[in-house]
Formats: sequence, structure tokens, C-alpha cells
Amino acid sequence: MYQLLDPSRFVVFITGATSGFGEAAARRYVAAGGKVIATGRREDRLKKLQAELGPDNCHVIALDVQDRAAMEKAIAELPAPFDAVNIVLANAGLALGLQPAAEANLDDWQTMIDTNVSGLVYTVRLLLPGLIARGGGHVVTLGSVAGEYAYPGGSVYGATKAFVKQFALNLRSDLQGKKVRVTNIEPGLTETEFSLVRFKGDESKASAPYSKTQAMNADDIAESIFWATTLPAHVNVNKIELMATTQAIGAFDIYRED
Ligand code: NDP
Ligand code: 8X3
Repeated sequence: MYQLLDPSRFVVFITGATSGFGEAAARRYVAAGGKVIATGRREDRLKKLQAELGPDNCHVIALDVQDRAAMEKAIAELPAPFDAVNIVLANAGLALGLQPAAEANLDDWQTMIDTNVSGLVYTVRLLLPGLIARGGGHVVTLGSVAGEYAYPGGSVYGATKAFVKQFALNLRSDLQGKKVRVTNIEPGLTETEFSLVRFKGDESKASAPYSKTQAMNADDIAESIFWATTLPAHVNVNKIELMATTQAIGAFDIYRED
């Protein structure tokens, strides 16, 4: 019988646990007997999640990943047993807008960089020494197919996810011999609040990408995260690129003069 890791030993620090993948992952790990530290800005949602999962299994911290000082404080002050983090799920992130680059809102670009790049590196850098000191663990980053392939309007969002991809690869090099695994999850079309955030609450624009098709859902992604982290310690899944069966990569776009 193939021997998976025991998830009841997992202590998982999750950014972006108030919605989508992070919330689904929190449920998945607790259902398997693990403990989670669920973080995000919306405290009401964190409290609800904690009430559902139980305070012994789910510790919550209202946290903006862009706020480096708050991140440092929260991580330094984690109470036992939640201070024994052995899995980091650096998931918090967002896309804002879908305009062509020359028309995009610079504040939106800044927010994506501050969240998807700066927030993610704060998360990983602040938690990594603890993982190493405790004998190993797993860092899971949330990339995207947008970090692999180009699409119109994807400019800075896709670039932040390409950063995440390279950061995860470089982490692997630095972590040689430290028993810390690194996996970048790269999903395609998945129905969460992602699109509602991208289109700033415009529900008709937000629902369009999921209309008349079957996208993936948050549980699909949570399961892939969970799977990668339960494999035996000698196996490192470098990346998982997942798409809805209904989504495929298009042809090259060639402009022709009439
Ligand atoms: P959701 O919008 O459903 O969830 C995003 C989560 O990120 C929320 O919990 C939100 O919490 C949190 N978040 C956003 N900004 C911050 C911040 N400044 N500080 C702390 N938390 C923050 O989206 P998904 O679950 O779909 O997205 C999760 C990750 O997966 C993102 O990195 C996204 O880019 C990526 N992704 C999504 C895909 C999709 O199609 N859905 C596909 C590929 C990748 P709060 O607002 O409460 O702070
Ligand atoms: C989210 C997927 O295709 O909207 O990262 O960029 S996509």
C-alpha cells in the first residue's frame, strides 16, 4: 500500500482563506485532521470559518498581506500549537481589470504587484526559517496559467504570476537539503470570487467567463493542493497546471493588413 503523509500532523498557514481556494483548502485540511491558520482581510468571514471548523483546528488572523509589519507581528506571535507551521499556502492574490495595457489603471497594477508579488514573498520569507528549523515542510504558491501563457488584458496580472512561478523554482534551488518542498499551483478558469474582484463587483461582467461552460471550482484546486502535500516526503511536485476540460490554449494571434 502506497504510504502518504499523515495530514493530522499538518499545521497549514493559509493566506486568502476568506474565499475561493484558500477557504476550500482550510476545510480540506481540517476534514483530514490537520490544523490551519486562516488569514485574510475580512474578519467576519474568518470568524464564520472558525465557528464552522472549530477553534482547536482553525486559528484566524485578520491580515493584509501587503502590510509587512502586520505580517511580521502576526507570524511572530502565533500561539501554540499553531506556531508549528509545516505547510505554507501562499494563496492570497487578485486580478484587477482586463483593459489593454495602454488603458489600464496604474493603481490596479500597483495593487496586484503589492499583493501577488510583495505579499507573497513576505509570507514565504517570514515563515520559511520556522519550517527549516522544525525539520522541513512544504511551501505551496498560487501561480496561474496566466503566468505561462499570454492573453489580452492579462499584462500585469500574468506577469505577477510569472514572478510566482520563477520564485517557486528558485526557492527549490535554495532549499536543497533543507527538506522543504515547493509546489506552484497553476490553475486556469475556476469559478470563485476572483472574477467579481477583477470586475470590481460588476456581477454581469464577472459571470461572463463562467457562462455556458463548466469551469473548475475551488474544491478542485484545494484537492490538488492537498494531494501534492500528502505525497511522501521524498517526492516534490514542482508545479501543477490545471485547466477546466472546457478550456484550451488558443492559436497564435497574427495581425494582417487588409
Ligand atoms: P477569491 O477572490 O475567491 O479569493 C482571494 C482571496 O485572497 C480572498 O480570501 C481574499 O481575502 C484574499 N486577498 C486578496 N487580497 C488580499 C490582501 N491584500 N491581503 C490578504 N488577503 C487578500 O479568488 P481565488 O480563490 O480564485 O484566488 C486565489 C488565488 O488563486 C489568487 O492568487 C488568484 O490569483 C489565483 N488564481 C485564481 C484563479 C481563478 O480562476 N479563480 C486561477 C488561477 C489562479 P480578503 O479579500 O478577505 O482579504
Ligand atoms: C486566473 C486565470 O485566465 O483569468 O489566474 O488569468 S485567468
